Amino acid sequence: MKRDPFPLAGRRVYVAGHRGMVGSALLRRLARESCTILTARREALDLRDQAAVHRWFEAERPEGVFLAAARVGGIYANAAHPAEFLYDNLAIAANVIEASRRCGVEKLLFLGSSCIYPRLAPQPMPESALLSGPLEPTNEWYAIAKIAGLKLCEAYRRQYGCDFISVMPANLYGPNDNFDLTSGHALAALLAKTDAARREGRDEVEIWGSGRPRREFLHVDDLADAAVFLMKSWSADEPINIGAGSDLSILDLARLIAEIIGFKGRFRFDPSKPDGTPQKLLDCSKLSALGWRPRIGLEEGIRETCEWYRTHRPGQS
Ligand code: GFB
Repeated sequence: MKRDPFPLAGRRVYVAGHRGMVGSALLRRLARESCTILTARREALDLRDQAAVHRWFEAERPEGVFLAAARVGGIYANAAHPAEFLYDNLAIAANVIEASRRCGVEKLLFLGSSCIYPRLAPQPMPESALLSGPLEPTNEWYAIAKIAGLKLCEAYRRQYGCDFISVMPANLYGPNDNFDLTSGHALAALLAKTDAARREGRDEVEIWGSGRPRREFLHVDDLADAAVFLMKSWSADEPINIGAGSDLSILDLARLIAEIIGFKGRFRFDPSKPDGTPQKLLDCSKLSALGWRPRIGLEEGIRETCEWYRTHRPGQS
């Protein structure tokens, strides 16, 4: 079905999850679009509460929605809280998507994740790899909720004609990431650990697992730019990947972080922690063909994130 472009200027645009890493990057990027940005704090609107979500949509009447709200976490948090990762993410997606339909939202963009693809998908992973094999067990709960979300968008397009789209980003990092050593993702946790080791004069940093898994890291400001680009100009039933174009091993990531931070000690591996998927590299040829490219290189992005972390970590004013 051919869809019209969706210019953001003058529109009422709701960013669900505006205090998270992705939502806050969207707010920074949308500041350049002369739209009216709508947000709701978690204390005022629980997105798992269907009636509350419907009331909020009826009162605020958004025309565009970025669905960036989710319960997220790294490999350990996913495996430790399967029920919350499945239930919360299913409820958030179902409530926001259904309220958007009922209130006549013209365009909605749903944020998924590269973990929706099978554990042993061909690399780089094209969008067509979806549901072609078993998922990675350490994050299958989150992945199943994200697959349900993208399928809701597809079903609502088919049955109701809604212009709802889905994007699948690579592993993200940047300002407002979760730097907690237990619940965070690899890049933020390794950055926090390495910075602490340097500050405290310790000569060892722990890497979970073998250090061999490969991941693709995309700066969240690049993701926000791609999401706004796609919201304005792209529409299709199937999801679209957003990546950085290359991956590296977790050990090489740890070495790069150490170099940036100035940590000269050694790494110790903890084999009791899971490796997860051996590799996650997205095939972004669909997005490249539309003319979008990431701008922030990994080294530059980690330097900037490190500066952000040093001024924002607990205990800093
Ligand atoms: O980023 P991460 O937690 O998640 O872990 P996934 C990536 C890799 O880094 C794994 C290793 O092999 C970890 O064992 N790693 C090494 C560490 N040291 C650390 C550390 O200190 N902390 C963490 N967290 N990892 C996530 C999914 O998978 O990907 C989410 O769990 C989401 O659902 C996200 O989809 C994009 O990349 O394995």
